[in-house]
Amino acid sequence: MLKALIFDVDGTLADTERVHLAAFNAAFAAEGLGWQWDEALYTRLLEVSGGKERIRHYWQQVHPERQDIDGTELRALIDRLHEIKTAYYEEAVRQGAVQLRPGVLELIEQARRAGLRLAIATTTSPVNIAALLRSAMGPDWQLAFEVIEDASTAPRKKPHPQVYLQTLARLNLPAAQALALEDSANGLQAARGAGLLTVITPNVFTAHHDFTGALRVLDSLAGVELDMLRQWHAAANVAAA
Ligand code: XBP
Ligand code: MG
Repeated sequence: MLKALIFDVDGTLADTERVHLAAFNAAFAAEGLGWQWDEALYTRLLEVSGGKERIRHYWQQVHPERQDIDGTELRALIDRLHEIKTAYYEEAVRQGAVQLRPGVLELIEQARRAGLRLAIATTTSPVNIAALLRSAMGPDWQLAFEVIEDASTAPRKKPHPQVYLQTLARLNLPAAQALALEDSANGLQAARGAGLLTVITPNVFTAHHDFTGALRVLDSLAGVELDMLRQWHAAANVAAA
């Protein structure tokens, strides 16, 4: 019995990563770092979930020699870079740089009318969720989502299942009564690690990922009716029983 949908944010609700990429580059320029990530590099860096973790991973690749004594200097610089990046991203989204992917809003509205519970499980920062959904759904967007787990509540990033385990715990539902919607291999592994059936809608940054174990891999949620999700979910649960 499907009782809840759990949405990933970046790449799933909206194709946000080009705007994240531009924001990272704007932050690097603002801080006078000669770093400029292109899409090919960013596609590889996206294998590291979390903007701060992604900057640290890149830094350790590019400047392994720059070891500060106890990591405080590096952590302070990464925190500052990420703060600036988030401000750039938030402003870009506020100016309308990102729209929800096709079918997303329709599915959210169908699910709400049908009394399903909705949640968000993401590794992005809370301000990014608010900026995106305020712009796409209006100021009372939060009423649609009973539970939101994000980088501020689940520090262990995908593919670790923490964000999904915490979402299920707060929904007080067994994984078998929910369905995750994701866009990436990290997201799929995190959701599967929490026992969730998962529908994947890839994008340009994740189309090459391995989606073995997904319930379905779809071009998008366009035309995806709630009853289709219910049927796929029920059939998979019977098969697994
Ligand atoms: C995608 C991520 C995030 C974003 C950047 O999150 O891994 O790190 O790329 O946002 P998800 P931050 O697919 O789980 O929604 O810089 O705020 O991390
Ligand atoms: Mg994602």
